[in-house]
Amino acid sequence: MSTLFDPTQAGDIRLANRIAMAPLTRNRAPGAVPNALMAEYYRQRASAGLLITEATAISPQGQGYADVPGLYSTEQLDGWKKVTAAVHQAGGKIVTQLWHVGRISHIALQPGNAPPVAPSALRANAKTVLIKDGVPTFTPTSEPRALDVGELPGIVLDYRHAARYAIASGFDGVEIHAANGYLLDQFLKTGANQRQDDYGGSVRNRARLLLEVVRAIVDEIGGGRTGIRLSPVTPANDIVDDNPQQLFDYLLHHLAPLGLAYIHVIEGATGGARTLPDRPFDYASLKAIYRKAGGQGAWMVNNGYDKALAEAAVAAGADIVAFGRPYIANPDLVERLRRDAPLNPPDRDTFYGGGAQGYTDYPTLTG
Ligand code: 8OZ
Repeated sequence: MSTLFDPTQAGDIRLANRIAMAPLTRNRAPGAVPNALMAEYYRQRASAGLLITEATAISPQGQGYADVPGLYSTEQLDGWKKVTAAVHQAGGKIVTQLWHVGRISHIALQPGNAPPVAPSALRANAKTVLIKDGVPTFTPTSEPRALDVGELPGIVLDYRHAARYAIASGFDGVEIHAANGYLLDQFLKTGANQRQDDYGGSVRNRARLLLEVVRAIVDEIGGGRTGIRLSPVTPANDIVDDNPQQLFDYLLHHLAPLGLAYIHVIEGATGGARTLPDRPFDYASLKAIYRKAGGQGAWMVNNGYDKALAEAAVAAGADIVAFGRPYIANPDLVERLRRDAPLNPPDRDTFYGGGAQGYTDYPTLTG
């Protein structure tokens, strides 16, 4: 029987173990350009079977938080090269998470101080992070405007372009961020999508933009280098769907033939409860539908895992377990889990923004 510490395969990517570092927003890329400090942070964590970068904007419009990185300019491409080189030199594998925030943004962060874009002009009851005088400040998101249907092909192209740049930067692949109430999740779910055109209404129409994005990226870089992150029932960023089981069953059925490297599923409320009484969901059935439809990607689970829960998940057929918060304070998490060593507690005050403190200064077991 395989364990957490055995190698595995996610599409074209060979993983030394089944532990992934989940994407974690850390707001340490002033000017949206990845830097040497970030390269050091990821290098320190390279013993994970797979590193998934923090969410990374595919365009200036797709950005919604202070000092998060992007991947649309050549300067950003060159910045990411430092990160991928450091991780590869340390023997790790790394994909970048491609992100368009949709309505989870603020006019202060948008080109020309324009309103953020969304499927429908519905403001989220959510907050974003602005940095004022060096201090991260949680600020309500701005009122969005509804995207014109004629703008959608340009957004698909932005994803495709970012995927090309990801490979040019040396990444082993990309993860499409379709979770946590951002643009693609906004299109998927009834709580944010009231469109009356081909991109709203039926499940088929609400899944259309996401499937167009996935197909464009697969066409650009290959399915074996493409993963996707989904959060069927998370309330994060004020998102909800009337019938998530039906929606995600449809989606996984249509993702199955695309040859993706992995499917990354956040179970429950992102960073919170793994089960929600008012939002039940059958993840085993979702996976069964994917497999039955021919999907061969690795099945990656996430949310609130510890070693015991992770081992049970792998024994029950999960291929990879993604750890988020434990990775903030434990660069050598794989070794700590292997040895049942205690974990360093993370310092919440340095989660978002700042420098090396609370970022690259957490100790390993060996010092
Ligand atoms: C925490 C703070 C800012 C962004 C997500 C990209 O939830 C995020 C995020 C998380 O997916």
